[in-house]
Amino acid sequence: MGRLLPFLLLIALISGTAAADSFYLAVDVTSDLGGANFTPWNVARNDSSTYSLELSLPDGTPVNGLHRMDGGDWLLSLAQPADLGGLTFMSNDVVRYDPINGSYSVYLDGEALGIPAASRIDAVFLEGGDNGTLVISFDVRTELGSDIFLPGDLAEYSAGGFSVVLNGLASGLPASANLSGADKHGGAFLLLFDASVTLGGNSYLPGDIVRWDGSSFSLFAADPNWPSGSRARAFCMLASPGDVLPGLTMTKVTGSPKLQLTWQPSCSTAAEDYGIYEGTVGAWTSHTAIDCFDDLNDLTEIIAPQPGSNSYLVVPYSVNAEGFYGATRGVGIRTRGLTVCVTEQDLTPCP
Ligand SMILES: [Ca+2]
Ligand SMILES: [Ca+2]
Ligand SMILES: [Ca+2]
Repeated sequence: MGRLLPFLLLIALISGTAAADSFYLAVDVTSDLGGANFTPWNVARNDSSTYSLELSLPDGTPVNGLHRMDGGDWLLSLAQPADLGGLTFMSNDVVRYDPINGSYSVYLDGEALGIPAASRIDAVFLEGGDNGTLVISFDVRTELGSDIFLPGDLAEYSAGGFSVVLNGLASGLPASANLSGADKHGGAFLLLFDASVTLGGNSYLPGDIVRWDGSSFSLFAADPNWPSGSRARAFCMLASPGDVLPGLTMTKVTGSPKLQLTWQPSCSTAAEDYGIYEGTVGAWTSHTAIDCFDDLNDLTEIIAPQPGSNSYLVVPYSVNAEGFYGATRGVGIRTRGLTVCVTEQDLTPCP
């Protein structure tokens, strides 16, 4: 990853615009994406329509809902029942997959909550980080108690029950529209549909990701070479980059004015690199990016300090966003740098 990031940032600098946000997706039929085939049980990572294999589930496990947790686990729903790790999961369950241990567990038991067996969960995400609120969608009209959820709605699970957090009809979706994937990013909903849809006078294709900010729809991401006949059936954004754990140390390099900074990893597995910021002691909003790449990915860098009394911060980031500033939490959220390594910031709390 250490080499991919500079490449992507270089593209962004050359083009003069921010690189498109990266995300994960799964397709409904085996599809050629950027020259490689992906099956419905593959999770692909999309970096500006360049695709790489991120996760491969057992054959016959078609992904329907997809969410990446900051701690590295995946939340999944399945387009058909499957046996995974000795457990049988139905299409109205949410599965938690730990890719380090290769283990599966029940995150949401659909039957126990009264979700009809015929109602497949077709979108899944957590709002507010790994300890946040689960949000789902169904693929058919679903009655739970006295509540009715349409395929274009998003429902959150809280205190043992579901409530609508995105009302499709009230937001301007056609009654026929089915949300087949969703996430939240920068305060807006990102939505995927299982068929072409016209919203606010604009047409969107099954591979497009549509942004809904509460008042209007806009195109968030589209691959101009998306294969006809394929749908993206699930997608999610990269997890949040988090905050470095306490323990930043500075040592003088022997026989040199340079300093060696060594820091702890981020609380989140989504930190892909780290930015070093230098400021003037006492001027707590003066910090500016002096090095945006942890060469060798070894959580240490040697820097040439400016004259005077300086302070240093290390900020984790992904291609999409920077995380928190500061080596310790509990000191308040520091302001962003005067120059930054990544344009966006994501302050989702650590797991
Ligand atoms: Ca789906
Ligand atoms: Ca749906
Ligand atoms: Ca390094």
